Amino acid sequence: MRTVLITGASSGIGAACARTLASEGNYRLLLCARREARLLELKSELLKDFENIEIHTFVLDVRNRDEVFDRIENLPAAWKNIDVLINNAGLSQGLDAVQDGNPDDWDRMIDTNVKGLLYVTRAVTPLLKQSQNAHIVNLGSIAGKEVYPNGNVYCATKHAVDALNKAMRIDLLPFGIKVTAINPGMVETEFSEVRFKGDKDRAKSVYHGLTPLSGEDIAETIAFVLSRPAHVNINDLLIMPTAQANGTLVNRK
Ligand code: NDP
Ligand code: 8X3
Repeated sequence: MRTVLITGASSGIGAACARTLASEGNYRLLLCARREARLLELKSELLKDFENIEIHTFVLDVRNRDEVFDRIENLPAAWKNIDVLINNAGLSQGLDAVQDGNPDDWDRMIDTNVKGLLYVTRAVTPLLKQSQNAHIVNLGSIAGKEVYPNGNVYCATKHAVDALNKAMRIDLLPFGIKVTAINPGMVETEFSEVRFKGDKDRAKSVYHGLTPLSGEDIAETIAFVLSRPAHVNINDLLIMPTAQANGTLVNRK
């Protein structure tokens, strides 16, 4: 049994990871996000679907440094044996040129995608060092490999995740902790609704005329990465919908 901590488990890719790893039968799930009701709903769904699954949920805003360290330090003893950390919590806010951007949006993205990921990693690595089978999976993006019009700050945060992923692999090498970046293109989740602040029509139009990736597609990829033998690490994966060639070029029917 491996214990996996998934941040941002209340929606999209994080929730799909919880479902997929639950179905594998050899993971205990530590699930966190800000929306407690969503976490509890997911927990009861999984408890119904998978007999004997062990799940512990807790509310966490990854932007709150004290909260991150406090919550990890005060996990029940039986949940401190973390083997896998999936740094998934993240968001985009707005899609504006730098000269028109909202600095509050910038703060939210930098605080969540970069600082939040760092806080969680710093809090969890002492526990991962105790594991014989430790792995960190960081959710990057095509936006961490390319920059697209008006993507500026979101792209900068995901470029930072790309750099931190490489840095973690160097720093954690002596401890045998695997580090993998998963960099998706368009995945239909709540991502665009969050980016466009609840504008469902605009969010829907992002995926119009193509088949985007699903959270499950990414979760299955992560499950594969986690299932490699001890001597194999997949460093970095770019995974796109077939209808998307790069950050800007999409084939819509
Ligand atoms: P969703 O909006 O569906 O899910 C985002 C998750 O992050 C939610 O569970 C949300 O939970 C959590 N989250 C956001 N802010 C915080 C916070 N401050 N503290 C804790 N949790 C937080 O989007 P996705 O599933 O698509 O996104 C997951 C990751 O994948 C992100 O890092 C995103 O950048 C990345 N990604 C997404 C792509 C896409 O096209 N969808 C493509 C490439 C990468 P809650 O609101 O309850 O806190
Ligand atoms: C999310 C995918 O293309 O909106 O990271 O940047 S994209």
